[in-house]
Amino acid sequence: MPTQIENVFPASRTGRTTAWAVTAVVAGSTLVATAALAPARAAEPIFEPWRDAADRHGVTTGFALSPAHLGDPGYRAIAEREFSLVVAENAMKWDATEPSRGTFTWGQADQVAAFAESNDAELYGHTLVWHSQLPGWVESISDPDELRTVMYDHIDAVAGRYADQVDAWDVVNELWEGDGSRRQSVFQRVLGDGYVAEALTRARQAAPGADLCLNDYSTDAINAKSTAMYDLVADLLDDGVPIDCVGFQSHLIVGQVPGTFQQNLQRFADLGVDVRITELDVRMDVPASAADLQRQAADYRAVVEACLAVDRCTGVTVWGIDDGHSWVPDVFSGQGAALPWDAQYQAKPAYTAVAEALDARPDDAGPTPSPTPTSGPVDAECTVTWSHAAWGTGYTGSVTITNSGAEAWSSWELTTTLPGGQVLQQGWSADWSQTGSTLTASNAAWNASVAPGGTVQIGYNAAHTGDTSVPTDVAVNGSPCH
Ligand code: 9MR
Repeated sequence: MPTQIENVFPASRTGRTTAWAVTAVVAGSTLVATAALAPARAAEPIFEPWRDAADRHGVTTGFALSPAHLGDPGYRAIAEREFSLVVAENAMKWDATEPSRGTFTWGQADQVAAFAESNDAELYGHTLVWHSQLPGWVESISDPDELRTVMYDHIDAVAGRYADQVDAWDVVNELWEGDGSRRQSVFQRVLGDGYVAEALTRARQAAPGADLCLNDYSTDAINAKSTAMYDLVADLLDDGVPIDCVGFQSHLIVGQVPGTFQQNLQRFADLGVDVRITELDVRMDVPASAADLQRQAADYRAVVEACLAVDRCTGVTVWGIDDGHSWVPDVFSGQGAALPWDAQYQAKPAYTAVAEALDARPDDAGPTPSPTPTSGPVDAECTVTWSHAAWGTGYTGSVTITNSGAEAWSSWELTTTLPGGQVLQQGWSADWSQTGSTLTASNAAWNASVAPGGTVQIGYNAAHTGDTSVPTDVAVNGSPCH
């Protein structure tokens, strides 16, 4: 069987594509080419994907997705590599899904759902009932029966459409004022306190399989607002109203992770609901100082560690990926740099801190402890699938190596010849080097061991001068692959 050469991107063994599975072949531009080089060229060390490390803890790593950015290879690569949960940053909100009464627009929301599915990620629904990004036609309703009907119709349509896909919904978002009183949204004013229970009950009918959450900001500490939420959740549970989870947005300021954060999560968990970190970012004055970036890393670490310490914390979601696509500078003048990757998709210290908190294994760790009965490299019997995307002078290759022999590998080294003009820039999930036209990728510590039938997925970025073909003669441990 010949080496498989594909110009499309294969699903990984888990059914998702990986960081380097950049799907778009983008017309050349310096900006795009630079962006695509991001995941492994970071100043910070590169770790196994967050999502894989998080899996070992039984938690998710999520991000807020704006589907328009998926055409950007740098953005997409990180989205695919790191996250096991996807939430629409804006696409499932009321103004996006039902801009006029009874007229639903699903384009962006469907793109988010499709991305989650193709990436084998959970889909988090945000949000059904919220005072913001609410069309004027809803805002202006003053008749309770009419507003209730409109709210129910909206829940039925949106939660119903994604009933088989959404794992959990923010059913009501931001229902509190800072002092713990009810926010005077149109729903509160016209329907009264009971609208929350009504919305939850309706959402249960529309999406019986989804967990149902209430979500808010500045509820991360034990304070008046979080205590109001706590009391409400306790009452809802007492009353038999469906409520499964509480979301803590965690839009934080650098150096200000509340000291009561974990204790706060725990008290909700002790009520019998899941807790979720739903919109994490940590903003600071910009330009960011090195000291603030380190403090931010400590903050990210603290949040992840708090979640891991609370049994019912299902995971941590960041509100975006990179500082070039963040809501913060639009709202807080002079502030930004709130996310784990910078605007060029370079990993920041916060990326590393999260990886370390998740106990992710570094790609460049030392020799692996001997994991299997084999004592060293054996002659490989291997199959290799080599896929790529190219644009301008940029090139991303993704390689799936399968141990198709009968013996386990305790280490492996892939060698091949790069087509003329291709120059390795960096790679990930292996130790990559180029000598002349010979490209070599040796195992990282955490993927050294490959059982018979097992696969390893690695990737790299290169520059090219026109020849964008993929290598054909590939060997592992000196043995030609098929
Ligand atoms: O990130 C979102 C931004 O693009 C929108 O303009 C904004 C409109 O309100 O909403 C932002 O997301 C918010 C989220 O939906 C709810 N919690 C606060 C988030 C940041 O404002």
